[in-house]
Amino acid sequence: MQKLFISYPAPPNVIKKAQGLFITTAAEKAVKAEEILAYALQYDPDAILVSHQKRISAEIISKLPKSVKIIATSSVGFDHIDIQAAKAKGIEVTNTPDVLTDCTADLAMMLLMNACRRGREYLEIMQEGWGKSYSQSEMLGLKVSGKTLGILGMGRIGQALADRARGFGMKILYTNRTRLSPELEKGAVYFSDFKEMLPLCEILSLNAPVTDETKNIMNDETFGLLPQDAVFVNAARGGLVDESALIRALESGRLFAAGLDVFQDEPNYNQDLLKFHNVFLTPHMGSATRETRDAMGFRALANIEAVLRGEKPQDSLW
Ligand code: 8YV
Repeated sequence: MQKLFISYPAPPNVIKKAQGLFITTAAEKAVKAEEILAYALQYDPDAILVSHQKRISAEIISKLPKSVKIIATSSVGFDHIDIQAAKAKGIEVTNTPDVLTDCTADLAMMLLMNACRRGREYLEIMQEGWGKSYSQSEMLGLKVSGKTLGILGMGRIGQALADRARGFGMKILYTNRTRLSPELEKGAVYFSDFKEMLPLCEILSLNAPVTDETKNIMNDETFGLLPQDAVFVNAARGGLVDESALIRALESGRLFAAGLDVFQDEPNYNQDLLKFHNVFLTPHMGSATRETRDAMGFRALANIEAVLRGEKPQDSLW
């Protein structure tokens, strides 16, 4: 039997399945990238399963033993792994697309709804004892139905968010590296220039990976291009946003509200964001449902099985 190291506390169903397939060692708590290396050097695993929290750098990869044939990440994003270094060393890298699309889009919708409808402030009022009743002109949110939603990144998750927003009668605008086919576009309006789309976005949602091109794509200039009282949603990656610029956009009152699941520095996020009661925050939980975390683990195991059988895995990132 081949050997697998699971480097984070995976769901019990995933560990059970892995144990039936491989000689499995599963970390009980998330381990640091250096500890993954130390483990690998001691036990020579054939495969390593990681989550997105650890940066698997070129240096770590260069030191991995020859036994390692695949690094499978239980995430769709793979900005934490140096793919080129892995490729150079002949180590396959795989991710888990598709299975987390619905839940991540659901969470983006939850952020959007809570930002527009002041979810955090209403909860705070209830927690404080609901000391007074509110007049018809107080504590008003923004109507969600019928709004214009701009989406940066119309991949699987962006499209799933658009489908949900259509249910709310929203008009969809989007920017993407390439324009979608009319069947996938479903009436959404394509902008090749992100900056041209921004002034039209009553709500803006980021659903793109972070790359050299998209890093800090939200900055003072781009926040300034949004209309007054826009709502900003990010369930993709913190690296897409210059957080100081976001704070300035909140301070100046340009943004009505924001919904954030991801941050520049996780889990040590910038606590200045907390002081804005119109910011609804969640701790990077896009894929965090029982069903989806099992599905992600199973998909990663299927990729590992394929590689260890000598086949090309379904989700190869090479
Ligand atoms: C995380 C994600 O992987 O898939 C991604 O890219 O960011 C999430 O699904 C998840 O939170 C596990 O850490």
